[in-house]
Amino acid sequence: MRIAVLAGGIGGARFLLGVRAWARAHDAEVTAIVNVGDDVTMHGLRICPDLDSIMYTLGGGSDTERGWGRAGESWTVKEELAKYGAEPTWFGLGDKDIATHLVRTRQLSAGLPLSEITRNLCERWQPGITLLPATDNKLETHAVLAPSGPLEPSAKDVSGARGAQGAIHFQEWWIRYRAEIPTETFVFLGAAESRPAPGVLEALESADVILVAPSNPVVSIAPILAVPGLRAALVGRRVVGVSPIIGGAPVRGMADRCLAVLGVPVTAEAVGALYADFLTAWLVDSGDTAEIDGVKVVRAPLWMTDEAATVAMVEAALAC
Ligand code: FO1
Repeated sequence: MRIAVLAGGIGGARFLLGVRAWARAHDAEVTAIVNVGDDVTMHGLRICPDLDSIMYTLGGGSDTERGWGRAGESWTVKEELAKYGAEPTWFGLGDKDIATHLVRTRQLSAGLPLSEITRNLCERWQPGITLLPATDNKLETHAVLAPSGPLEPSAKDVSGARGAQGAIHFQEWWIRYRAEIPTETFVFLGAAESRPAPGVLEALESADVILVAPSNPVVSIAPILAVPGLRAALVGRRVVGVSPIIGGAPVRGMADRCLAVLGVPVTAEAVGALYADFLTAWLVDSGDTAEIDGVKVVRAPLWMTDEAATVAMVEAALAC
């Protein structure tokens, strides 16, 4: 049996632990198609937060408390950079994590595509599933700020320039401003010119079932779907999504702030409706309800308290 999973970072990684456990018990193969919209260049290093969160989590090297980066991390380089006044100082670059970015950046400079580099990095981490970036092209999520936003006049986004109305990289929006800045919308720079990474369409076409992880619908799943050809590859297939919203609130992170920017209600139903053109079924938590035309709604416990709970969620999704 083949399972393909559309996934973002922290929530996606936790969900994939359950998918992998189920797959191992049922001799199934898993391919994760991972968001690259969070990717960013910092201090000359190319960083892929969602690919790294999943790789470290499934490879057993992630800091499960923090949700991102490495366990047993130190921050010496970050402190040294700050002493030089090297901006951005607000981005948490861990010493161990930097090794991943150095290897990735060097291979990118040598001309290797991100999908091949991800395979190389996974040689070490052995995640037990196939990790594919949604695209090998540069695709970045930026937040377009409302004209009256309080951004300090001197601040510039991490790429060094502010757009006409003021746009900043998603990482700056998320980390530096904690989503507390008036924002008009999100844009996925490079998406229109991008194409699915090698193996992505094949993984979707050969999958017996496609799962949409309980990741942030606005900044994790939407940038995957923005890659031309990707969304169309889901229509008419067996696609089961898992709500990232339980009881009107995100399980983790700031999906509510992201949904608010787009004016989408923070409910399992409203998020499911975003995917209604391709969803076969939508899993909502036992305490929630949803009515989505043409989509089968199934209620199940969605708190990923441990791997067993997540496996039960996966069972429920695969039973749809
Ligand atoms: N998240 C934070 O809240 N603060 C950080 O300083 C931070 C640094 C960071 C470095 C590498 C990396 O792979 C992820 C990092 N994250 C940090 C998490 C990241 O911003 C988010 O996990 C995703 O991009 C949002 O899904």
